[in-house]
Amino acid sequence: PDAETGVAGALDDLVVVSNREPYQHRYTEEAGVVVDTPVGGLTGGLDRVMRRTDGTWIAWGDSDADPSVVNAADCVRVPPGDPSYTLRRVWLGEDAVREYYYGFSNQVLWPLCHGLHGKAEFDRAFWERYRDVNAHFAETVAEHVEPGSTVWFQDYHLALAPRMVRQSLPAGTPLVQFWHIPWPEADTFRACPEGEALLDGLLGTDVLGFHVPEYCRNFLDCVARELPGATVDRDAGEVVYDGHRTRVRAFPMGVDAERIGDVSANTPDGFWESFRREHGVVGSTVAVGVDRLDYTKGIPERLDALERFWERNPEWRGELTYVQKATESRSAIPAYQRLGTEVRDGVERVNDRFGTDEWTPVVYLEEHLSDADLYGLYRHSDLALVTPVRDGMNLVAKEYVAAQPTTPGEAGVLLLSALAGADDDLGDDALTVHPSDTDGFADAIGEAVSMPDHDRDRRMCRLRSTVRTNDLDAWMGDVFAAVEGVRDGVGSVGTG
Ligand code: GDG
Repeated sequence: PDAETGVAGALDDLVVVSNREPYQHRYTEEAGVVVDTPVGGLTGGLDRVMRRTDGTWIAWGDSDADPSVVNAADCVRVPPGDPSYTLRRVWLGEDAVREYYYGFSNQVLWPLCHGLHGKAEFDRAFWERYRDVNAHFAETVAEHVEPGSTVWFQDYHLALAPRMVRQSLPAGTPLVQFWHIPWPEADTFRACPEGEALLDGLLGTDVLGFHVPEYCRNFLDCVARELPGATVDRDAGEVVYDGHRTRVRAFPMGVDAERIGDVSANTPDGFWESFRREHGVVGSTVAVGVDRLDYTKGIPERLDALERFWERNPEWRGELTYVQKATESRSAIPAYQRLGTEVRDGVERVNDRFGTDEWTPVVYLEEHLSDADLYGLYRHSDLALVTPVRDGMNLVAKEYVAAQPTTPGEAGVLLLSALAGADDDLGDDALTVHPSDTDGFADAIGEAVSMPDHDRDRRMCRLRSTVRTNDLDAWMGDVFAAVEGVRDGVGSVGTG
């Protein structure tokens, strides 16, 4: 069995399929080929799993390496410097990227699944391209699967590929999909004209995973309501459709808590003083937020709450500084451009209103931080504001907990949105925030900054234990245990 996950077999011949590639090769005249790792919740975690396999990761080739060198080949061995698995790139043209990625994936499915269907831009061309790109991925998967392989699709970019590839796989190949974002309620899902086809695609899997039971229930409700011919067993969490059984399961994703704890505990002496000096972080108390610039993350709502807090608690002006680490994301989409402007204007508004020559209330950083700097920032921040308006899980909440010091009296406070999937795991010991309730949110900030040591320690101790127990390996172990169940033939229906 694999030492970390305790699962036998499933890690061999693993074929992971995702939109985003874990390594991007960039070509520059000066430096030649440079390798970047993209920021996001998914690729970092899975890369650590893949390093333990000799598997294949199939992803959109978003690299622009010099075509004359090996890095632009269909297949490269990664990670660079310590190759342990194969990255197989699927090349997509500009139109495909625009319509499949920026279009159907991020202007239809993303808002729809986050319950924001008013933001969805339905467009027939987006849908048709999404179908074509899914077919392209399915063909590529078929080329790489051998008897004994396990195929693991990731996320909302690839809802149709499981059904498309099913026919071409050797009998008994387990097909798994993990959906990293929420699944909406049936009333919201109905807004999507292609809903039936999406459900049909996903029911090509043997195991369909979501972060929390609520998303599983919503999915089963949608199937029961929208898909004629499907039999839904809510108690067992199963659907039988077209002679095939799909198990629908919650696997709450965790983080590599041990590594984050180690890295954060080993930041060099003087790290925090120089970070504060470099970025102008002043005051006795620091709050942190780390987000992609995405309208689901609730950044404008957070700035409103901080403004309300400083308005009502003038004694905290000059004392509490908020560090917002923001990462540009999907900026080809107008809604993301508008959000970027709204956030930058909001930061300026708050800083103009309360800032002084000595103190900047909101320190806004868009530069990429190394893991060591990010985990050091978490460790030294007295509170974390993780307050999305909707989020599948939110790994930042768990990373913040994993990075906290264990010394009594030094624990930070997690403020967590009731609308993040992470609330299921962490809600009992975090301070719960409803991000659009500005007054309640400002009160929670007040409670956090004045929370007695013993209360902070007690909450953080329990949070730490949860995050360490339900870590990334535990998540993998749960997913692969479900795969083993399929491989053993438990749950198959006829020849499905
Ligand atoms: C999707 C779902 C779900 C950010 N800035 C830097 C940096 N990051 C890293 C964080 C964290 C990741 O990016 C963001 O993860 P999230 O979970 O918050 O969010 P999404 O990207 O929206 O991910 C989400 C996730 O998938 C997994 O299923 O939790 O709900 O939306 O890991 O640390 N990392 C570094 N420097 C930065 O500047 N090193």
